[in-house]
Amino acid sequence: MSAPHITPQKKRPRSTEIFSRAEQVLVGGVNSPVRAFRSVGGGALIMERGQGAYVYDADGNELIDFVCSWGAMLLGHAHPAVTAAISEQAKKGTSFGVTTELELELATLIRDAIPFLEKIRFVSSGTEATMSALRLARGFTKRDLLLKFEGCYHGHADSFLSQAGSGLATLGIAECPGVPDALAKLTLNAPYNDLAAVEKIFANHGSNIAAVIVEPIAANMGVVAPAAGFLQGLREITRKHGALLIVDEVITGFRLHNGAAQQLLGIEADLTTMGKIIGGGLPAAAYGGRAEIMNRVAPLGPVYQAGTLAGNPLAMSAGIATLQELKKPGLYERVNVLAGKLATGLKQALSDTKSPAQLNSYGSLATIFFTEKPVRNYSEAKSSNSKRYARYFREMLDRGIFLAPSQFEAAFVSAAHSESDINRTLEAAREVIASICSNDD
Ligand code: KE4
Repeated sequence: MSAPHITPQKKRPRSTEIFSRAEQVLVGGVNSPVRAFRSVGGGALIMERGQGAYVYDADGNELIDFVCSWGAMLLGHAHPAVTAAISEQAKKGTSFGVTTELELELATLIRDAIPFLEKIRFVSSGTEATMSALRLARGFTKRDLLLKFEGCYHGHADSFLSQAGSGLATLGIAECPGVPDALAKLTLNAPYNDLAAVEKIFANHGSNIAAVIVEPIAANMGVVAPAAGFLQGLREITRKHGALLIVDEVITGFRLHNGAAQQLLGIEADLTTMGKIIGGGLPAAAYGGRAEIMNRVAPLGPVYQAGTLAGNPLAMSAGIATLQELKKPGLYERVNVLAGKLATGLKQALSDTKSPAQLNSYGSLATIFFTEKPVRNYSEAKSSNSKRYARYFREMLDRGIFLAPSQFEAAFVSAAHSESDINRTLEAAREVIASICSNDD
């Protein structure tokens, strides 16, 4: 994807210099493609530190952070309870490769919040969680096919990379080289929110579909909410055909309330994946579900999955401290009220300027699409004006507001954001939207 030519007003000499050295040794200067800011042009940031709702780049700019490490930092950066838990644990050692009580503690916190997760296995990334859940589903059903949705992203394991969202959408990679055809053929895609397409696929392949995997609120094509009945329809169709339903809550787990999005949406998956928030900013993720299914995983069953740092004591400590904070009364109400204020204010700014744009939001997730049509799936998301999004991103960054450096991601509101942060963001957005929507690009 060619980066749009955007000339940022603000120069960032230290970020530029450090990033150019990073490019000499790190592929593209990054350890995850979206951090290269290629789809928004203007060069990537080097971040130095974070505190609460703010991050500080290498040039000392204070930015209101709506990336939040792609949703992981729901409590904000350097939360005292989390940093204290990590430093306390670090003094006792960082990894033993043997079970610690911390793993039991975090698993119990998760299961108390989400009782249908009878058994849980920790891994170190969302990719490992979804990859393992798929292997388990294939092992449990003795079937091979996977059905996913265009524009959803479930990490970078081979089976999930066709028509995927997030970084692949950002870079315009529809089919990823390196995935053997024989494996790629086992992944089927349907448009998000299109139950008729799912019915058709099951009519043709139902007896060989091991699982359907879905983001309950899509956030990797930008934010797209499930249509009424869509998720319930997936639940019925998978049950009817003996396929497992995997709900990927790596983003939504503990995002919308103290538990899984499924509990708000009235569905219960066979397997659920989680990550980001449950690790409190350290590498921890998990998959879980009914004991009948999970007990097929080694050492109880033959489905193999393992990991040197799985259940890592530091990550568990950060996750425990995070989930304990998230249980505090009023926290989610405050986040959701602030997020609602942001969404309402952005919608107002777009309608005041008569800009052809959609503001898709759900709880503390939001994305602006510069298109006059509603965005309900990936092809509609891709039809939006991503060059205009790039200008929006750049202009907001120059005003101290750090949004996702890609159209196909979400903005995240955290518990650290304040009313004045939201007001400042809306003030900047009104100015930027008015200016970029008055030019043709
Ligand atoms: P990780 O392997 O990146 O921890 O998790 C993969 C994953 C799985 N499922 C969902 C719904 C996800 O959103 C993700 C990862 N999210 C992206 C951002 N949308 C991570 C950011 C990146 O790739 O750098």
